[in-house]
Amino acid sequence: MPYPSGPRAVPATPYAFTHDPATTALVVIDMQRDFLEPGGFGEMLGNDVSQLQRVVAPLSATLAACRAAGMLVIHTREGHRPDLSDCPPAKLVRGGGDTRIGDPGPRGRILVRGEEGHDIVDELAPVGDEIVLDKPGKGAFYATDLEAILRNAGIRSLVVTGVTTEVCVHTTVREANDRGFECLVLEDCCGSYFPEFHEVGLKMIAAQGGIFGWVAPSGAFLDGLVPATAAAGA
Ligand code: C5J
Repeated sequence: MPYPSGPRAVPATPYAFTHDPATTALVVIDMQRDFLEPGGFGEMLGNDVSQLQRVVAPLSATLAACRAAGMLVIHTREGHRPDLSDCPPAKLVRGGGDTRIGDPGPRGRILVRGEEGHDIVDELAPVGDEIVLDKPGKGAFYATDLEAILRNAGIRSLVVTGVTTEVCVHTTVREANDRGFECLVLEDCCGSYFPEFHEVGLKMIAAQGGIFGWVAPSGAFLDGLVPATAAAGA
């Protein structure tokens, strides 16, 4: 049974984020094995994947609460068609290293749809009819039907989570902001391979009176989402 709807004010930076769970979607960005797990693309590029793994536990709790609240849940995955026809050559060669999108890796072809590494980590696996949105770019609105899905569902606010803070999370929040959606970014449910980019990325979102959106810890969001009686197990 979903929790009752109605406006909630989440203590946030730079000021309270007001939303109604009935018109709010949880967006979980790119929590894929290729980015988070040893042997994936992220680690092959020399990144410390433990920086992203710390996101899994708080995000798992947030996901469970949003499901219980009956909120729309959208998972995204960055990746490409097996023939790479949707991967711009500029993206394919970026980095100049030996490892490229589409190359074989320990978890299948890197960032290719249908491969093990491309899929979402087990702890955060989509359930039921949750939307899984495959995106070829960094932003979740680019070359996808995300905007249509949100508008058709009457969504006005987004709670944004996932990886990486300064790349796909940031790009998506900027895209959403320009389309008139209000975004709350949960700081402990986002992560970067570079802690300093995570910190400054969050500051950039909330600066100048919330130029792209709001930032809060997941606890502040969950406190307002779950009625006291439900939280107490009553
Ligand atoms: C990156 C992402 N960092 N999901 N992807 O390439 O942020």
